[in-house]
Amino acid sequence: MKTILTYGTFDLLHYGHINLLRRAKNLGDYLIVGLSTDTFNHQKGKKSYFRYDERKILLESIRYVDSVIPESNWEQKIWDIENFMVDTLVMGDDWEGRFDYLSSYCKVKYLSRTPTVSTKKIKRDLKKV
Ligand code: C2G
Repeated sequence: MKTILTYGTFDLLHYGHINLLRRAKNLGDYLIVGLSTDTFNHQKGKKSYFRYDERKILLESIRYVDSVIPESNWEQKIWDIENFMVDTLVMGDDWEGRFDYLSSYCKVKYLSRTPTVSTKKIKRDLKKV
């Protein structure tokens, strides 16, 4: 069984996130999502609209997602990769290169972002309503 791992905040879930999750799942058999906790989001300089538990419910309802774990810090990735025997770490290419250091633990693959949508754009556009 090939386990795929990805991380993110996934706030205001949109089709760009779904595009990423679908392609990530298609690289293997089992997709684990490391979902940024509210506290870690603060460290990332992000304030999500939905709380962690609300974002987790949404992610767990997606057909491509098999398991959701908390992402609490930058350092947990190596432990996660070894603990879950991950075959490939997948991230959008806005992270290109940032996780290459993990390539001694598993494959690292960056997938193209969906250019037409982002959580920031949704928030900006809604302010104009
Ligand atoms: N994404 C995408 N297309 C978009 C928006 C997002 O492909 N239009 C991808 C991002 O590249 C990322 C994933 O969807 O791989 C989740 O995006 P975010 O929730 O913005 O995640 P981020 O804040 O980048 O957190 O340790 C890694 C971080 O937790 C990643």
